[in-house]
Order: sequence, then structure tokens, then C-alpha cells
Amino acid sequence: MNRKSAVGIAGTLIVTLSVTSAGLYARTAQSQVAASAKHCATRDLSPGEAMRIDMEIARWQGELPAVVTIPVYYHVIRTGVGNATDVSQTMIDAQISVLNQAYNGSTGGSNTQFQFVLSGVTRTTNSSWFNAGDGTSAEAQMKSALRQGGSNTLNIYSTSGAGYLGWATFPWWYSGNPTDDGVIIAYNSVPGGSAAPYNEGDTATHEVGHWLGLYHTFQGGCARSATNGGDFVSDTPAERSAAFGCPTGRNSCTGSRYPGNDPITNFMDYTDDYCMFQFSSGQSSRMNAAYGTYR
Ligand SMILES: [Ca+2]
Ligand SMILES: [Ca+2]
Ligand SMILES: [Zn+2]
Repeated sequence: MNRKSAVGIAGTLIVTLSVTSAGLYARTAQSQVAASAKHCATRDLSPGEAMRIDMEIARWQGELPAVVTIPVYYHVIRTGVGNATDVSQTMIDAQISVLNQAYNGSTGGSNTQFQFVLSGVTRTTNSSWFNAGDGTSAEAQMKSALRQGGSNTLNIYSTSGAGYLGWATFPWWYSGNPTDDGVIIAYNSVPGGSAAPYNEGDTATHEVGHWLGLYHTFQGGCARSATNGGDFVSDTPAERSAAFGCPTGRNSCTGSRYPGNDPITNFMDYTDDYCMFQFSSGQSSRMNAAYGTYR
């Protein structure tokens, strides 16, 4: 595999992510993520809500262009000018490149129709916004001040992550709260950042997957039906819980109803950045339909 060929920046940052216990436990009850994981704080849907969304997406009959270009605004939220939180233009460009490689299949997965073009970068020094948690008034204030574009525009904010690597809004939330739409990533998760083993830029890849309508591969655990439960994607094998590290051969849902090993190399799992390198074709189709329906 030739994944991550664009990632050649040496880790020159020495700032480590500071994680408070309050931040760690904020969403553990809902998401059942291990407290040590500090992964993704994207909110889970209730099974009923997920079913309703799936029916909406399934009704979409249109066809997207062969290439859908998504304009990207990258908002650097920093604690000071020129320190590690002030993510450089070079690193932002590397992050966009990682997104494009992930979504065009060149790292080994499905060639989706999405490509990403950087439209603008903003830089704001604000420690309250830098430390803003999911759903806080500081987050709302930041997005209200900075968000650009319409439903098809991707706004990425790099912050502390507030104890997580990131979180995202789903496309079906856009109409109800357009200002909230976008993706938060920890500043040190970008290519060459200090959040090893999560510093090859796949936090953004993962969060943009949510932004385009994907769930975690382990959502719903060992769901009864591959297509009608779990992550609502038929070609990602069911997975009982999030995988960490790179547990090759893991098979957490066994038996004839659950063929295949866990999709640990999928961008929508929780494995290390070097271990995740693909979207499935089912995920690609779901993103297309969700984009067509909501964006
Ligand atoms: Ca699945
Ligand atoms: Ca299995
Ligand atoms: Zn996630």
C-alpha cells in the first residue's frame, strides 16, 4: 500500500494533548468508549433515529457528478501566534492531501466521488474557543463567528479537541442548525503533529466520514442484520466494539451470521492512523446518497 505517501513532515511539535478527566468522561456513558481512548465525540443516534435517517437516504434516486468537489475552510484556533497550535500552512496542505488520498482510493480503499479543495484559512487566537467542548456555548460562538459557505462547504476547526481527537456533525443536522455544521479536530492530529499514533491526518478523514453520513463501523455492535442495523453499510463486517491499535485478525462478531473479520483497517474504526486506510464501496454509496439527500 502506498498510503500516507504525502506525509513526510517530521514530528517537530513537542506539545502534548492535555486531557482532563472531566473531558474524558463527558460522553463515555453514551458511546461506551474506553476512558483512555479519547477518540471521537461525534454523537450517536438512537436506533429509531438511525432507522428514520436510513429510510430518508434510501429514497434518494439521483446521481452525483463523477467528481464532487468540496470547498474546505480550515480554521486554526490557536493559543498564540507561532506556537504548535498555530498549525502551519504546510501542515494544512498536507491534511488536505491526506483527505484527497483517502477519498480517492489511492491509500487502498474505495474511490469515492469526493475531492477536497482548500478555499481559505482563518487564524484566531482564543483560548476559550481552543478548549471548547462539544455542544458548549464557546463552540457555538466560534462557529457562528467563523463558519463559511453553505451546506456543501466543509469547515474544519483545529482546537485542543477538548480531550478528544475530534467530532463532527452529520449531514442530516445541517438544515436544523447550519451554523453548527462542520468538523473539529485536535490540532496535533494533522500530518506531522504530536498526537502519535494519531498524527497522520486520519482524524480528519474519519470526522469527514461522519460529516458525509457515515457511522462508526462498530455502531450497534453485532447487529442482527448487516444492512439494517449496525452502521447501515452492508459490506463492513459487524464489529462488537471499537478496535484500538492494529489488531490484525480480530473477529469480535462470530458465527455464520457474521462472516468476515472486523473492519479494523476502515477509516470509521478507532485503530491507529497507520492501520486505517480504507472506505468500503458500501460506505462510498452511502456517502453519495447522504450527500445527495442533505448537501
Ligand atoms: Ca456493516
Ligand atoms: Ca465476523
Ligand atoms: Zn467518530
